[in-house]
Amino acid sequence: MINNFLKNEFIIEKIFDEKEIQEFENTFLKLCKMQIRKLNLKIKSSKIQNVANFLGKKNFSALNEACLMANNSSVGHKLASNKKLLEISNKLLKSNNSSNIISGPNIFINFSNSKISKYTWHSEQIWYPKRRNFVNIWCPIFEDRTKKNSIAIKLNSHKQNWFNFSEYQGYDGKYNKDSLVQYEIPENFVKKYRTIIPKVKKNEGLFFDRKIVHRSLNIKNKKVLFALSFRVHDYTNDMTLSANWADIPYNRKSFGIPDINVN
Ligand SMILES: O=C(O)CCC(=O)C(=O)O
Ligand SMILES: [Fe+2]
Repeated sequence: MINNFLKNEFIIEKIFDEKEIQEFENTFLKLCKMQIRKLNLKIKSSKIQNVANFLGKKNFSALNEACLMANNSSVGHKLASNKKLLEISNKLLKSNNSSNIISGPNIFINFSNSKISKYTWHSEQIWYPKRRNFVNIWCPIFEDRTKKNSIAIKLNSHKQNWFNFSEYQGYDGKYNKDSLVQYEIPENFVKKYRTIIPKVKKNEGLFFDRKIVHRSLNIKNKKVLFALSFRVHDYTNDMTLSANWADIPYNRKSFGIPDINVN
């Protein structure tokens, strides 16, 4: 497993029981329906495809809030404390540390034909510049993502550090208030790397290196796709005393001291 990770910079492993994921899906669906009711709207269907499409169109921010609620629900926390998630991550991080820090779950929704909720090429290293030892885990929910519909990964891109990026809000070159903030590595910098789209099943996790360059897909069908992401951090040698995984340098807000004792 570790050898595969070192060679390919990612691995796919089964993590969750079907039941745990189903519980989470049901909770998310309920929270979306709660938002719809609060907005004085009505929908008959209880299919996540219809519910997410409807809520997303009527009030995108309310859908985003439902995601945050689901992340912080009891079943959300249960997923974050899954033993396999920690065990596999510990092996990859070469750390035997039960005090590792888990961030997530975070729900990613991918609407086809839409400029919202999608990331262009980036690496997690850019988002978490103070963090030196963590692994990113991406897990489909509601359905498998095995038909060239997971995420795009640049093979071998983990062999270099990625510190330079273009920062903007939008997607596809356009500003949009519902788009995500991008810390984008321009296409030009990654075109020499081969793109692959791994096959990941529901209940599995795609574990990948913090340096690997990846992006959301822009698929032209009518489906809404859902995934969870987690990050498992070993803070042992990070040059900060902050608990915040997104501790940011350059603005004098990072929590450092002279001669911090790390390797
Ligand atoms: O699911 C997506 O579209 C993007 C996922 C991603 O960037 C991540 O998990 O770090
Ligand atoms: Fe990412």
